[in-house]
Amino acid sequence: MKLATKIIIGLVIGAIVGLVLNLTSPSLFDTLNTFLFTPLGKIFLNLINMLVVPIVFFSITLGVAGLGDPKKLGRIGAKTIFYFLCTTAIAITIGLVLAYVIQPGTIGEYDTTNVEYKAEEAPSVTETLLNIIPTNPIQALAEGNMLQIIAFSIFVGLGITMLGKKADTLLRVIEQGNELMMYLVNLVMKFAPYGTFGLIATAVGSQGYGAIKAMGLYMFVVLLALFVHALLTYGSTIAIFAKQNPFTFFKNFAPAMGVAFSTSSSNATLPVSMETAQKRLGVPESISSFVQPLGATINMDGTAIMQGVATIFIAQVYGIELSFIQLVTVVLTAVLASVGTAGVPGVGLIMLAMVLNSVGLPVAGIALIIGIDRLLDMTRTAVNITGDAACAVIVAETEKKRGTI
Ligand code: DAS
Repeated sequence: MKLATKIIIGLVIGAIVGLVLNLTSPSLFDTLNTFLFTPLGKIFLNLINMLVVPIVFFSITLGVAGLGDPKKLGRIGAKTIFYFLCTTAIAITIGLVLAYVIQPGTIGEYDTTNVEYKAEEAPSVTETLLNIIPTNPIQALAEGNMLQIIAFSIFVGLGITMLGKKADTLLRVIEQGNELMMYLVNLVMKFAPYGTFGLIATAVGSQGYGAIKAMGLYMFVVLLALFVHALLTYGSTIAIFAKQNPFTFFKNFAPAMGVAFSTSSSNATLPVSMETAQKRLGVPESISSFVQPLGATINMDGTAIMQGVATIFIAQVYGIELSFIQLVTVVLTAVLASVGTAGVPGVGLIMLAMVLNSVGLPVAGIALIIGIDRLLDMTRTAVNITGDAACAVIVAETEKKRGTI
């Protein structure tokens, strides 16, 4: 049986088990969660997180060295950033429009009297951009500072290219390191069906049916916007610019989407999403290893959608009318906010506080949606990495057309 099928079976059974236990026997859920679901999920998360930093370093260094031409890196980088910014702006606009049309915040009854939310400090965009160059690359690797690891890897890759024969041995070491990492990804993925089962059972079982029911309309709008964006934006750009069948793209990328859904972390999913893009979508390693790690950090369309819907939802609940200029501010802030934060669980809420602040909406409103955010985080993370893969496929196709790969 294919891995994708096994992962989906793990997800479905985990969701059913979590929901049934939540409805029938919360105490049994707590016991099973402590001794089975959480350990399974934790083991899987740790295994894939263990591979993230080495795989990003080896693959980007190898990818850049493989490009062989700094001008080509510049062209690929420009295409990548352009696609990321455009799709994120489209994503949040879809979220805003659907929330305006469906009005989730005006239909339900929400108690805002004693809600409060302590917003964590989100990194400022300028600070993040200035700090991209690591003063201590070993520290960046040790801390898993993705943007700094990407920058350092690009420099090392460019250096290897410019040194040519003098760096032959080093290049071979990095090639073998990358091979090793890809082998370990395959090994770890054998555990994926059990890990995704545990993660989903915990997430669904601990959410509680009550929370899902109360926020049903808000969740529906976010999920609808995620679906529309993935199908229309990624589907159309894949069909137009990569001349590929979008449905084949989604089917082949399904295993990575399943891992993203269960882990709620673009970073943790990176080893799998890169391996899937290279092996099942035919994206050359030099493109995949540059576009996807960068995307996992700065490209979060799914998150932007949640922010668009949540902003309108909170404005509606508090009876605040946003002007057109404020809506444009929301779009720009959400696009910029996504640059500085790595793809880890719950980062979308931290960035949402930034977006709400930008238009003077009460940050306390986040307390209304935090209860079901874990379930939405799973879905928007799957969309986040799918956008990265769509970009990698399109960049690869346009480079193939130029005859440069
Ligand atoms: N969990 C984040 C990610 O890994 C997305 C989010 O929090 O919105 O992409």
